[in-house]
Parts: sequence; C-alpha cells; structure tokens
Amino acid sequence: MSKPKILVTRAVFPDVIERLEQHFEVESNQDDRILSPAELAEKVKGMDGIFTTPSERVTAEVLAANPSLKAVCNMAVGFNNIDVDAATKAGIVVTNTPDVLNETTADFAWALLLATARRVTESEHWLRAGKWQKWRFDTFLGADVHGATLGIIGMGRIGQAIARRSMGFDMKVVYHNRSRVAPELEARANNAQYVGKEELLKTADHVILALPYSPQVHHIIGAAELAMLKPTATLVNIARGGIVDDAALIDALRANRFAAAGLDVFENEPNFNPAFLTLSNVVLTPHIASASEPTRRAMANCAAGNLIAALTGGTPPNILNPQVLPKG
Ligand code: 8YV
Repeated sequence: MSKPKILVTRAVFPDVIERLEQHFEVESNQDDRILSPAELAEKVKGMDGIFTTPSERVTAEVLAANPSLKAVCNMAVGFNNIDVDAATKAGIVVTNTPDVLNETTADFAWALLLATARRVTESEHWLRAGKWQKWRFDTFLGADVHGATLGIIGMGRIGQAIARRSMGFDMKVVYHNRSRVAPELEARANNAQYVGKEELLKTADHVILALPYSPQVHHIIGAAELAMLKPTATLVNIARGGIVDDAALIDALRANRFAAAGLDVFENEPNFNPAFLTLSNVVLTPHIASASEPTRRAMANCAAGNLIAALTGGTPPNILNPQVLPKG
C-alpha cells in the first residue's frame, strides 16, 4: 500500500523529517521564502497532510484546493494562521503544539523584559560604536525590575510561567485575562491578582503580553491604551503581531510617552514596520521566544506526532477540532 503524502512547508530538523519518512511520502519545501496562500494551494494538491509553521497562512482557499487533505499540523501553539472553521467544515484535523514551549517562551519574555528595562541592547550598540569614553552617573539609567509591579495580559500557561519567575524578583503581579483563572493557579503564579485591563495598564511598571491572537483581540493595545501606561513603564510582546497597533506603538515610543518596548512579534512579520529601526527605546527580536534547541525540537516532534496519529487512524494528542473525528 502506498504511503500517505505530506507537505512540510519549510525546513525542519532532519531527524524529524526522517521520522515522518517512516510513515509518509514527504515533500519538504526547502525554499526559505514564505509561501503565499496561492503557492501553498498549488503545492498541497494531492497531499494527505500538511506540517506547517505560522509563517504560512493556511486559508480556506488552501484547504479547498485539495479535497483529499485530512490534516494540518502546526509547529506552534498559536494557530491564527489556519482557518480552523473552514478546516472543520471540510472535516480536516487541525493540531498545534501546546505546553512544550511554555517555559522556554517564559524565559524569553524575561530576557526581553530585563533587556528593555535595563537598556541592554541600546547600551551595547553605544559601546560598539566607540562612544564609551567616561563614566557618568546617568549613563543608561533604566527602570528597576525587582520589587516592581508586573502586569501580565493573558494568564494562560505561558503567562503563568512568566508570573512564577517573578517570585525571584520580589514582584507584585497583576493580570488580565478573558476570565479569572482558578485560585490555586493564581497562588502558584506569585499570587497574581486579577484586575481590569485599564487598571493593569495604569498601575503596572512592566507589562507583558502573553495572550493568543484572535480577531477579538486585534489592536487591543492601541493609542488609547498606550497613553494609560506610566511614563516609566516598559511593554513586552511575546504573543502575536496584531494584538498591538504597531503604528500607534511607534508614535508613542517616538514621543517617549512610556519608557521602552521589547518586541518579539510584529504586524506583518517578517516585513515589520521599518520605523521601529529608527527608535532607540525598543529591543527587537525576530520571533524567537520559543527558539531554544530542545524546545524547537520538541515542537517539531509534537507536530510530527500529531500528523502521524491523524493520518494513521489515531487521535492526535493536540487536536483543536475534535468534532471532525469519527464518532464512537
Ligand atoms: C514559534 C510561536 O516559534 O508557538 C507559537 O505560537 O509563535 C512560536 O513558538 C513560531 O511561530 C515558529 O513555529
């Protein structure tokens, strides 16, 4: 019997490809360029499954291009790149990779917070430019992180992992979320206190965004919200582009309405707004919060495991639309 056919939309760990090859005929796209939905629709013809990343948009058009498609497995916890409703209507399994990246992503949120509050990259650029000639009391004064109030928007598994780390910094944690999390989870998250979004933005010294993207949260941080931040505040986004209105953020940073931002995600990445590059009060990283070697490998294996289960009659552990599975 011939093996099911799958498309891997971009290069991943060779051993993960080997694992997939034990079950499937694998077409692995080695082109680093991001495939447009039209290109993806073309490539997906005749495939039984797709192993993808958030770079590719798996739209209704892509899903409709191939009636034999059975599964789309994302190598990410976020899945806003996939039209899950359209997939569900077409009976196509969709999966993501939750949990395996929580701790690594939380580590990186802290890397960005510390780098932003203490002006690590800005001062390094200055040093590299040969500008360090004397000691001054006010060279790169930043904000303290220890003892400060940390505001977390999005208290899911990654938000909670970020909050737990704040214990070592003697911080107070306030959070905002769609709904309050269970009291025992709040207790483990450094006794995080549930507050409204406005109160959080007005009272936190440092704000971290850790919520999933959906159209309902598009631009929930815009000009009005940025104006609520303390003048000394920092804002960190390790969640998704689109949650913050980048044009409003650039205006606010340019006008020094608050201290600084640490950004791992952007609208329209990787073609982010170039105005960010003209600002000194930002730390910019290319969507690498989950990019430790063990975690990216675990994510790739998680996505592979989901795809293998989906196409060999099993139940994928991380199915997002279980209603497409046969009953019983
Ligand atoms: C990924 C992410 O590294 O999991 C997510 O939702 O955004 C990141 O962890 C990235 O999208 C590549 O898969």
